[in-house]
Amino acid sequence: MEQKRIQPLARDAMAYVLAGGRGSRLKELTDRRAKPAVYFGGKARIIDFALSNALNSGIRRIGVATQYKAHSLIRHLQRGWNFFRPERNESFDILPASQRVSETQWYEGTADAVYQNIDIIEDYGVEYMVILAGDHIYKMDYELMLQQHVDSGAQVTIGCLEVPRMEATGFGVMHVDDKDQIIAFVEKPADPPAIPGNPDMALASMGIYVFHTKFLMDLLRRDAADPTSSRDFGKDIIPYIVEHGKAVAHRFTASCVRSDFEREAYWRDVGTVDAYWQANIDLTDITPELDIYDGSWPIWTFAEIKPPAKFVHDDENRRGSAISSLVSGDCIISGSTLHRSLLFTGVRANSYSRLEGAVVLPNVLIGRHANLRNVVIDRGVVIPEGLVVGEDPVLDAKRFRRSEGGVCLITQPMIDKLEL
Ligand code: ADQ
Ligand code: ADP
Repeated sequence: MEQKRIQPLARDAMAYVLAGGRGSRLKELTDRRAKPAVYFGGKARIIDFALSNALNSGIRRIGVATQYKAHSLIRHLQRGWNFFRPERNESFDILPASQRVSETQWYEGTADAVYQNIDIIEDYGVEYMVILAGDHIYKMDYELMLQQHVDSGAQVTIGCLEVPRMEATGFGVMHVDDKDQIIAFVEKPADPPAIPGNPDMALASMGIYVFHTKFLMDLLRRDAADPTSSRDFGKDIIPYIVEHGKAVAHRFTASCVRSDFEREAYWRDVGTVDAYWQANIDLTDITPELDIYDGSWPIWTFAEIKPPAKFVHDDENRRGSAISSLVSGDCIISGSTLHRSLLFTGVRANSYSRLEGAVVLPNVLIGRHANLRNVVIDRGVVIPEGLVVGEDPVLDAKRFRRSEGGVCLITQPMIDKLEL
């Protein structure tokens, strides 16, 4: 007979968030900040989703391994995530690569980013480790994954989802048996194997793993002693367990989050400018797939105390308005029109300007008569008067970073080079 659990497994778990990767396909957006620090959805940063999932799941110990261009990420974590209290058995550790175990300065791979902090982790004495990536947008209750891990007796439980087979080349791809035990795993295959009976789809790893802590620590020590290993979960650790032990798949579905509002399973990598733009603009839909207004699964973040957004008629009586748009605090929309756009904190849009399909990061100033369509504007950019983007693809591509999907990423150095 199954024993009744007295307290959630999450209270005996540590979430360990890997936040060191660059995310180079986001181009200039990650020139100076790591991908997990990139802004998303009007108020948050990408990493807030994994961290909020951990917190909402009941996890009270969190470690974040940082590496690439981590300054703005660390600043964000210190400002927004510093409410954990040691006297309540809570902890929040920011763990930059710091030559703690090995002589190499950086974390070599994702497994090394855990191994180098093995003493800190063991010190907390938690039973379970939940290894997460800090660069995906989704809501998920890790307690359910922990329960499956314990119930199945797996050595590792891997979050997975079905993706179109042709898109699976960037993932770990697996085959499972009828009990979801993983019987084959291949990291980033050039020709991804399909799900049996479903030739167009593949079962992909989300790069999130649950382990018993002791098992993981033993395995990491073993891996560190192997000179042929690249110290990576996807390349070394997971294939080893699949071959020699028991790895089980945890399927990501709408019921992976205890929410009254979740419509369907939503997970996005937002790894390219097009995917990033689309996922932000999707929030302007009447009923977006990702519900950020769902109070039962809040996305926590650092938010400055700022005055409300303001919409004004300018002195020539031009109406400042926003239709199908999200406008954050401290924005002033003066005689300017927004359509299907998302404005982060502190944006100023001046008279006669028009924005359509615009993702505008904090503290951007939009000059008069600017006409911008399908753009992502980096933080703090000053858009000059009369700038037109989205009408002449050839000119746009010369001036800005124009994506395959026709979205222009605009940064201040690009503006500084313009001859207007
Ligand atoms: P990738 O996403 O390509 O594949 P990786 O580049 O290793 O894997 O990044 C995983 C996470 O770790 C990211 O959040 C990244 O920021 C972070 N990271 C990368 N290198 C790091 C380092 N040295 N130190 C700290 N953090 C680091 C993985 C799996 C695949 C799976 C996909 C799902 O290997 O099997 O399908 O995730 O996205
Ligand atoms: P955020 O991600 O919080 O928006 P910023 O865009 O202001 O941060 O800056 C990202 C990172 O780049 C930070 O580490 C910041 O210190 C650094 N930075 C900002 N401006 C410059 C600059 N002109 N030259 C070099 N580094 C900069």
